[in-house]
Amino acid sequence: MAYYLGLDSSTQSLSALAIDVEHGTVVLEESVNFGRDLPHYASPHGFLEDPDPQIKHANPLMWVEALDVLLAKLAGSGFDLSQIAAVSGAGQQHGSVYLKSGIGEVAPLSPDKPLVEQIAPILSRETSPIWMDSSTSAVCSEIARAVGGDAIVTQITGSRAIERFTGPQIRKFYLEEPEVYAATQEIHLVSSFMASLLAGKSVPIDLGDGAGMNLLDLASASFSQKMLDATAPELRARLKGPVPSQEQVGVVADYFVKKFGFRTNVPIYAFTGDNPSSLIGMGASEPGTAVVSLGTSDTVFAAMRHPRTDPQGFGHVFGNPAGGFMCLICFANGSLAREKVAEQAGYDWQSFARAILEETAPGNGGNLMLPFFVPEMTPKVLKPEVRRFGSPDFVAGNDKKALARAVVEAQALSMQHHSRWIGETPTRLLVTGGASKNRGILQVLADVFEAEIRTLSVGNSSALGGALRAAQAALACSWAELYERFAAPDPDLILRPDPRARGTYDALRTALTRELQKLG
Ligand code: XUL
Repeated sequence: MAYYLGLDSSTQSLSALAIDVEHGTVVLEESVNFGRDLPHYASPHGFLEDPDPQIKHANPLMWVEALDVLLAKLAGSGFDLSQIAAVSGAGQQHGSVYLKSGIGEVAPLSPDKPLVEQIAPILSRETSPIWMDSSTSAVCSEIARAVGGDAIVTQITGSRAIERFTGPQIRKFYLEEPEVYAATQEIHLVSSFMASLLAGKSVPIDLGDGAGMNLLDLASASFSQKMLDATAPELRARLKGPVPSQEQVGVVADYFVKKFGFRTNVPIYAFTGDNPSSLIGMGASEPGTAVVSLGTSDTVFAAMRHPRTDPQGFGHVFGNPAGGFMCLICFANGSLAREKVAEQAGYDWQSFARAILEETAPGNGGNLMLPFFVPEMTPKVLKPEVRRFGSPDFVAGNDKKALARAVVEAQALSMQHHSRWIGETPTRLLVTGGASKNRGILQVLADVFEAEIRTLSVGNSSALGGALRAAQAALACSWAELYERFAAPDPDLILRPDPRARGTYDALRTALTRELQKLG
């Protein structure tokens, strides 16, 4: 048997998914939840508490330990890891890990000691800023000024200088802790860090995820000296890569062979960002299909027909792991906002869906919410802010049913508003992520976008993307062949816009646009 393994190191969990290409089946899905399974890292939602809501860091050792725990869980469940023929994977984008020396450089990883014990001494920085961090606004302005303005940063990197992107985070670190920066030999993305652990040596960043650093020159697929100079001194020497996403970067290290029973010389293909990986997992690497991913963050993304950038500065261009580019717009108030509303209303997900589908109507009787429970990047809202407009009961926060619909309608309308720059009106949306099984949320998306909604049976499209990328690289087969077997839509979950909802969103859309424009 030859199975292909995909790993996904996301904000709240590390997941594994393996496929059997010959039979077109998913043979394994397992995950470690950081909050539940690794409570000693005090990160119930995948990051450390900080009194400043703009600061969001995680302990990278939590990701290291999760890898050991996940593989032990797989081996312990009787899954034979010697069947794995190739591996690839993905990580939450933009987050960075800082090392004093390369992985396995001082000594090869020893199977006699846990990974954490061997990685802890080589971390130069104890915490990793993650994509939810929005504390670098001043640094972003500085970087943009240094290279000649936002338009130039966007022209080179595909995005203007963005708070959560790795370059601004590195500059802030360099300015605040110059000695620690000087003692840092390597800086990794979460994706290249996880691949490096598995390879037992430091491996390069890929072009897909690397594009989320504000450091890559997209036209030449290499780091831009101009951006590097504006970010921190001698930064190039601290970065590995970039390499094309389909490149083999190593083989599974002896540590994992001896400890968990992998066979020797299993190729590892470059890990990428979770969104580029989902583009593959959703079978959407050809232009024409837009994907909505409903996770900790919500994202809207699509392969690009022609490279273009967002004049408003919220959208991004990343590398498409199948070649070319993809666009992406990210909303920090995704499941965190939905969970907050559900919690405040005392709803479980079923009653949440019922409130939307049966107890309220499209347009929500004019009730509108701005749902910024955490700082938002699209639009830029640095201080959490929730505002309600409409009936007195709703504004007072007492109309539970309307609150459930309001958060989802605001999210869908904001997605639509902020994806206009892509220049295509999708007639079909593929929806993935934890909330993609919730019919209430799906129906609102269908009605707002006036588009057919499809979901896939596999929940974790990013881990599936990793498995598909490993298979495609190892077997040199076509994407179409793999998509046919693994990315077929779930026939039981296709939703169409309700004709009665037609036009009902015009007023809310105008009101929301007005409020969003006031914000930036
Ligand atoms: C994308 C982004 C998020 C993270 C979530 O730009 O910041 O979607 O990748 O893991």
